[in-house]
Amino acid sequence: MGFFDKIRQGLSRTKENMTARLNSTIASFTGENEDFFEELEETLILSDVGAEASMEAVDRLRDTVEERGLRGPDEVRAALKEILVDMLGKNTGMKLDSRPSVILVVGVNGVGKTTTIGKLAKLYGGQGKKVLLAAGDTFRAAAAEQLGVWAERTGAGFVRHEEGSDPAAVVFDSISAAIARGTEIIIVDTAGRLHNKSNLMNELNKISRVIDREMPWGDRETLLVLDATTGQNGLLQAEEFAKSAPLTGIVLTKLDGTAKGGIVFAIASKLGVPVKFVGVGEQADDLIPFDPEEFTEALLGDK
Ligand SMILES: Nc1nc2c(ncn2[C@@H]2O[C@H](COP(=O)(O)OP(=O)(O)O)[C@@H](O)[C@H]2O)c(=O)[nH]1
Ligand SMILES: [Mg+2]
Repeated sequence: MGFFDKIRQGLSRTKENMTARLNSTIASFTGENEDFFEELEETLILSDVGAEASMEAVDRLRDTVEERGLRGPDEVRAALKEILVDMLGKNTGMKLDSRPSVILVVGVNGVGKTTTIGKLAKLYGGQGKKVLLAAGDTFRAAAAEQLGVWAERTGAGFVRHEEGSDPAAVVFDSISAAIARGTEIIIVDTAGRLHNKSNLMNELNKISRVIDREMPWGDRETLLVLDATTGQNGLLQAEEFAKSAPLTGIVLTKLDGTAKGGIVFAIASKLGVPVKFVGVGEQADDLIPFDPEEFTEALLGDK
C-alpha cells in the first residue's frame, strides 16, 4: 500500500466525520455569507482543530474569498486547502548524519513511545542502517522487555539495565556500545511517568545532558509523542516536556483511532514544532513520515 492510501485508511474515521461535515459545509457556499463562515468555524472546532487555529483558518479564508472574489464550492475548497497546508508548516525531516546520531523519544505513559521506537527501528533498519535501542524506561521491567521484543523483531541492537536503575547510565552505555559497534542510530526510550512530574523532568534533563556531554558533535532529534485521541491535552504536555529538552519534532500516534484528525492543525500551528511522523496502527509499518500537503489532500480530497 502506498503512503497516500495508508494515510487515507488511517484517517478513515476522521474522514467519516470531519471530512463529511466539512464537505457538506463547503457545498453550501454560494459567495460571501457570514453563516457559512460561522458554520465552517464550528466544524473545525468540533474536529479538534482548536478554537484559535479554527478562527485563524476562517479569518484567512474570509480574506481570500473577498480578495479573489471566489464563487463556488470548488474554489473555496481549494482556498481552504491552501490555508490548512500553510498552517501545518513544513516537515523539515530528520537530521541524523553523524555516526552515531540519537533519537530521544519522550511523552506521557501510554501515548505510544515504545511502539513508535519499534516502527522507527524497522524504518531505519530497512534502509540498511545499524540501529540500537536504549531501554531508558527503567521504571518498570516490562518496559524494557517490550522494547527488547522490538529489537529482536527488527534486528536492532539493545542495551538495558535492571529495573529501577539510572536511565542516564543506560544512555551512557548505549553511546559507548554504538561507537564501538559502528551503530548509526541510537533510539532512546524513556519513562512517561515517575513518582511525580518534577522527577520525570529531572530524569529526562539528565539523559539529555549525558547525550550532550558524550556526543557534543552528534546529531540529535528529540521527538515528543502525542496521542491523537486525547485531543487538546497534548498541547499542555508539549509545554511541560519542552522544559526538559528542546523538542525537534512531534510524532502523533493513533490517528486511526480518532474521528478528530483536526488535532494535527492545532498542534502544528500552536507548538511551532514540526509534526514529523504520524502513527496509524499498531504494526511495524504503521508509521508515516508526515507530509502536510498529502495529509490535507487526504482529508479534503473526496467531495
Ligand atoms: N491504534 C493505534 N495504537 C497504537 C499506535 N501507537 C501505539 N499504539 C498502542 O498504544 C498502546 C501503548 O503503546 P506504548 O508504545 O506501550 O506506549 P508508551 O507507554 O508511550 O511506551 C499499545 O497498545 C500500542 O499498541 C497507533 O498509531 N495506533
Ligand atoms: Mg513504553
